[in-house]
Amino acid sequence: MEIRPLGPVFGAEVTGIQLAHLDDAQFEKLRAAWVAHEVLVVRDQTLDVAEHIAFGQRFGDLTVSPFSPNADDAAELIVLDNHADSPRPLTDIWHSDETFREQPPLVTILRSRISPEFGGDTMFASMTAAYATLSERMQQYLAGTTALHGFGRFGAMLRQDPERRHLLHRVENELPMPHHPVVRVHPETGRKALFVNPHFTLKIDDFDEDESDAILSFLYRRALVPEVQLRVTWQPDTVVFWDNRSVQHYAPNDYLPQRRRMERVTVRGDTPVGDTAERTYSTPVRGIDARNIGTSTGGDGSEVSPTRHFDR
Ligand SMILES: O=C(O)CCC(=O)C(=O)O
Repeated sequence: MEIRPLGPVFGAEVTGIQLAHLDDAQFEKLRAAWVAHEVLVVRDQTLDVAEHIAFGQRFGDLTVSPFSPNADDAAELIVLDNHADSPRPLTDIWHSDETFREQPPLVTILRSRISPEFGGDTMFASMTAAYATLSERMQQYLAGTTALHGFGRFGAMLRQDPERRHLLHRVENELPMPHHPVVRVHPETGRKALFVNPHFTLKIDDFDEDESDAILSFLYRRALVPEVQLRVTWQPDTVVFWDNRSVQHYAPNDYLPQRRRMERVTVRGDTPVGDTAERTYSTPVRGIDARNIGTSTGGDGSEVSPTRHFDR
């Protein structure tokens, strides 16, 4: 197995393996590389749907999306099949997957089946690196803050669909809106990452809406800095898997009416832990002035609750 960095900050391409046929030692090496590099790209993978699911299960339990189209015979497999006649894709917005869950996904494993001749890349932003670009004063200011997350475009999609509108109430009951730390501490590396995204984050708790909007739009712009980004071009049978605890992604909607078919497996994550505890950080961020390596300045860690109802 060879692991070659794709840039100075994050992302790596792995060669010399088939994901369907890894022994335990190979899987552990691959998993460690995924944590370190945040996004891994593996080309020419022959795995079938059952093997894709089995590979995901090596990371943990799989989730079933309440919104995205699932395969008829495998609920855990999301099928993103976009072409001239399909509804408009909803993934051309920066996000970490499913932060509307109390326990957002650990890893997403996306496999390309049909790739357009041009366009259809996926963009990634290292939110670890984005956090490291903030001044120390701003990092201190954000410590201990939390934000409310909702269903974003998926909620709007259900609300506007007369045949599926009734599902919204059920999903709202099953998935109450969570509050997540604005700065998330990675449980395996101790690195801090910005954990707000323009798809699902509604408001920073305890701030006025106007204040929250200003801070969020400032933080969202940090994912747009080219130095913290990576762009992956797909070929059929490319598999990319990313750490949702530390990266966001965006699928440019630039290829229609060409067809692009992707299959996705998503692994359950843990409850995000915020930047309020004293910690020692071990893993530097490649190529970025990693001011987040050191001891946390902490926050007050107080519990917060929503003061208003937000339309999710
Ligand atoms: O299709 C892609 O490249 C990314 C899909 C995506 O954003 C998602 O599944 O959350």
